Amino acid sequence: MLVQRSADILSSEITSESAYLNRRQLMGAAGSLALGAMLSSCAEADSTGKPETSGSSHAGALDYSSAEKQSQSGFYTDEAKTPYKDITAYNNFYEFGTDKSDPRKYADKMVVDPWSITIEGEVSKPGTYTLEDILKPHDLEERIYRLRCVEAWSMVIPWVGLPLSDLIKQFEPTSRAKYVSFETLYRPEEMRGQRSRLSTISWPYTEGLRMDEAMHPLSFLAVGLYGKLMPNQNGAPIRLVIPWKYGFKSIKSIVKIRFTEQLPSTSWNKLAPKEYGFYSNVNPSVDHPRWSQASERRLPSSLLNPRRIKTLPFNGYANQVAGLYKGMDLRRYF
Ligand SMILES: Nc1nc2c(c(=O)[nH]1)N[C@H]1C(S)=C(S)[C@@H](COP(=O)(O)O)O[C@H]1N2
Ligand SMILES: [Mo]
Repeated sequence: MLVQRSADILSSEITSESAYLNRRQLMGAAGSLALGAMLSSCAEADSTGKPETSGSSHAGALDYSSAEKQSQSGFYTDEAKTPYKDITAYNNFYEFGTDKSDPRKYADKMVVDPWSITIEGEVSKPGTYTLEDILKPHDLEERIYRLRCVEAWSMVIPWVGLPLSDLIKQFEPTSRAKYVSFETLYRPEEMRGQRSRLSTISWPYTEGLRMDEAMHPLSFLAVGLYGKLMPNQNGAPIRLVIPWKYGFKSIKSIVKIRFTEQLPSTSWNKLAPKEYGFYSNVNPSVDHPRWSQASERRLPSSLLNPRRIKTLPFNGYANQVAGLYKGMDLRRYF
């Protein structure tokens, strides 16, 4: 309890500093990253400290007629979007603690500017690049995806970012690259979950994909949501979003991308290999050893209004991605 209390004092002491950093980061990013109309139009709203929750002021900047055409691609869904306040208050980001409310409380301590990403392994252009340099050649776009956590809850989130394939092509992986792995920031001074003695994950958090999964048009790197820069608790400044896989594959706050010939080891698989496979495609017919995956709670959900819905194979993206797994036994490769 004493630990809990002193941590609370610490977090209140840093509030003003982190608020300053967030504003600086926001304005700096809107200017130097040229994040485009979608993000820069939101800089003002955000600097007041009042997040704009409806997303309506961004609707004008987006072309929803093309959204309709692209619904075949799975890039959009017309399901009701989960409100901003729920997306940013109910999080899994174990680097900041295991409670759903911990990331929002503590992730402000993470310094996200400056940020760089190391590219290594089977790739023609390895090196450490600033986030600005990495993003410069790309236009940002919006994707509205379902996110299905392995714990059987889900949200609908309007992300802003770029296709993962565009970033991968930029660094020219060699023909030996069969997999790509990702690593989250390791900075225990800023991430209280990484200092915790109770923590079971061996840091840094790592995830991975097969190359053809990574190159799939649905695979996305997000730098924002609801038209605003990514909140720290959602994985600022850049995180993966793989909508047909359980949420833990969508690794946050990425600092390293490595191309490999061998299947990379991944955090949850290492921790509990019987519960979390490498593939982790959303699959209602393969239960987690400790609970059913047949249905999910669509957030915001409550006891009175649980909003329980059926879980769909590949989280509803089977038309787009089932072909990646042709001939594979999905019970064995869960
Ligand atoms: N680095 C890191 N990335 C992570 C996690 C984490 O604990 N650490 N949790 C994962 C899990 S279990 C889920 S469901 C999603 C949650 O993303 P959200 O908080 O933006 O909804 O992030 C994933 N990415
Ligand atoms: Mo999750």
